[in-house]
Parts: sequence; C-alpha cells; structure tokens
Amino acid sequence: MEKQDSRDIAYMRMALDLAKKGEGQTSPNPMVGAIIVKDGIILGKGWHKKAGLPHAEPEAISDVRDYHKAELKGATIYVTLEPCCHTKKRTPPCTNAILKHGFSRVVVACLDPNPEVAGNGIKILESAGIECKVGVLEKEARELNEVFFKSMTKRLPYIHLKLAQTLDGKLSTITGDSKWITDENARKMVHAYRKKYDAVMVGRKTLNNDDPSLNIRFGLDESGKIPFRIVMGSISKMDPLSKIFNDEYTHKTIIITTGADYQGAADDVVKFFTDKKIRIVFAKSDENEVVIEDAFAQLKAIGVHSILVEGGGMLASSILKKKLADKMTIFVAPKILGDGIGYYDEKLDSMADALNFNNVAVKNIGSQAMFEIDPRS
Ligand code: AOF
Ligand code: ZN
Repeated sequence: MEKQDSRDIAYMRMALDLAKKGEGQTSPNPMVGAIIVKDGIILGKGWHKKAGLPHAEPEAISDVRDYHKAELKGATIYVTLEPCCHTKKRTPPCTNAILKHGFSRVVVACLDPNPEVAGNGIKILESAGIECKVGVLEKEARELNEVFFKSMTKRLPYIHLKLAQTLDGKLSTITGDSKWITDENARKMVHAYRKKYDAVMVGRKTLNNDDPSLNIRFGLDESGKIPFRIVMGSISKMDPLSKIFNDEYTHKTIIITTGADYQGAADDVVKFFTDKKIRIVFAKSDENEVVIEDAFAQLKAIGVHSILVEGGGMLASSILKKKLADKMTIFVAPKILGDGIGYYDEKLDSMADALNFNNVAVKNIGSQAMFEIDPRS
C-alpha cells in the first residue's frame, strides 16, 4: 500500500510539471496535466494548452501510440484536476473519454471548483465502477491553480501586488523617478510574473512618470503573449504620448476611469483613445477617485481574471487598505532615497495598528531581498 502511494505521488508530480507548461496560456481555464500508466509503463502524457483546445485527458489519450491504444483498458490516468463532466462548454466532457477507453483507475489531485463539476466528475466515474482516488498532491495542485480557484469562487480577479522599494521604504524620488530601484535579476522575475497573469496594471502617475511598456521582455516572450495593460485614474491627466497608447498593441490597453472624469475630458482626448481601440472602463467614484473594488469587479466582468499590479504608491495604498491583494512580492534594494514616495498613506499612532503579515518568505535575489507575502492569512 505504502509503495503504491509513493508511486501515485511520483506520477502526480510529473502530471503537475506537465500542467505548468500551460502557464499563462490557459486563462480563464486552469492548468491541467495528465499521465496514463499501465503496469509501470507511461503510455501517454498531455496537458491543457489553451482555452478552447482539448483538455489534458484527451491530449494524453491521443499521445498514446496506436499499438498501445488497446492497453488503455485497465490503465490508470493521473490528472491534476478532477475530470470535467459538463456539456455546456467548448469541449466534450473528459469523463466520457475516460469511460470510452475503459480506464480502471483515476487518480486526481483536487476536485474542480467549477460548480458545474465540483465532485460530479468523480461521482460519474465511480458509479461506472472506476476506482477513484482524490487528493494526491492536493496542496500543490491548488496552489498551481490559485487564480482559477479564485475566479470560480469570487467576484473579483486575483491580485498580485508587486513593489520595488528602497531600504527606507520609497518607491520613487519625490519627482517620481524610479528607474531603476532593483537590478536586472529582480526585474526579470517581474517579467516572469507578467507572463503568468491576464493583465498588468499601474496607476496614472506611474504611467506618466515611467512610461512603462508593460510587455514581456528578458527573453521570456517566446509565447508572444501580450497581457492586457491597464492604467487607472483620471483619463484627462493621462499622457497620450505614453507607449501603451501608441504601440501596435493598443487593443490590449484598458483605461479605468470615472464617468465624471470621462465627461470632463476634452473631445479630442476621448477621440484619440477611441481611434486607437483602447478600451475605456468606468468604475464608481468616491470623491473623484476610482473605487478600487468596483474597478476590479468591472475588469473581472470583461474577462480579466488575474492582475499583476505594479504600483505606484496610491494604487498600492488603496489595495492594502481594502485588503484586496491575494499575493504580494516586495523587492527591497540596498538604496536610501530620503524624501520620496511611499505606498501606505495612513498615519498610525500605534504599532498595534500596523498591517502585520504572518505568511512571509524572504529570499535573496542578488543584493536585494524579496519578500513573498500571502496577505490573506
Ligand atoms: C478537465 N481537464 O484539462 C481542464 C478542465 O471551455 P472548456 O470546454 O475548455 O471547459 C472549461 C472547464 O473545464 C473549466 O472551467 C474547468 O471546469 C474544466 N477544465 N477539466 O477535465 C482539463 N482544463
Ligand atoms: Zn475536461
């Protein structure tokens, strides 16, 4: 029995590695990997490559060589997510494919949080007499698909807040200069994050000060992915010469602003953005500022399920105050700036009122410290 368990774990680990190959490509779908094994031989492997394309299970089945196809009867399939069983969607249910080929055992890392599935896939397989085992490397599988789990169960997108600060807690000088606080090693990591998520977001001041491209560089752009580039704030104060308003990907640029600000903007400004096919999304306002939760809800409604927020200070401050981050990465560089822009504009009297994070890992990235924080716990 013990031996059997360690074998299940080993195959599931391979399936998880396969699932990761879909990173950044599968949204709004999860990353899923599958491995087919019979008598200790791996007959086929597959992973879900992109929403609309086949799921991991049919990919693994079609990977099986023709002369092995008959051996699928009685084989085991390891899948990192419960096989789907619902029909009102792009691809056929994977439970049908599993039943058709006569698998005798299905090992799954975690149940599918999609309410259309949520345990029903396993029920269907078990009632057809297939032995099912759920929960092998469950923690790893859920972590891998954190974004998907949030997107199936919550109204807001998954938010990863990334900041680069000096030793004295500043994101930029008082004039807004922030290039560069961290070195290339840290910045390369940020580009790897950009690749993972649906969108990258900055506030209006950061747009004007930094003129960021918000694309994926450092040799990580082989997939050709261009994330949505989102800028939030007053549309009339956004610099129209910014790169994200003038490159060839303006259809991937989204402006979030308030209705009042839009109405107050000059006609030629609005025409400029509309001609460039830049999407303008309105969010509720409070004292002329965008209400951040509403901005996120509006983005989710148009299909943005995950966002890497890269600052600046005001945007970070409102995310922190409203506790909207699912993950935080803070790079601390060995520089001291003195007067400058921070990112939490509260005036606290007591240490007891400080935001205090419990789930923290600290790593060295060159001469920088990287704090990885799970602010939810
Ligand atoms: C699986 N294996 O590899 C994936 C699953 O629009 P569709 O047809 O691609 O269906 C998307 C849903 O299917 C998604 O919300 C999730 O419930 C499930 N994803 N299931 O058995 C896979 N990617
Ligand atoms: Zn499926």
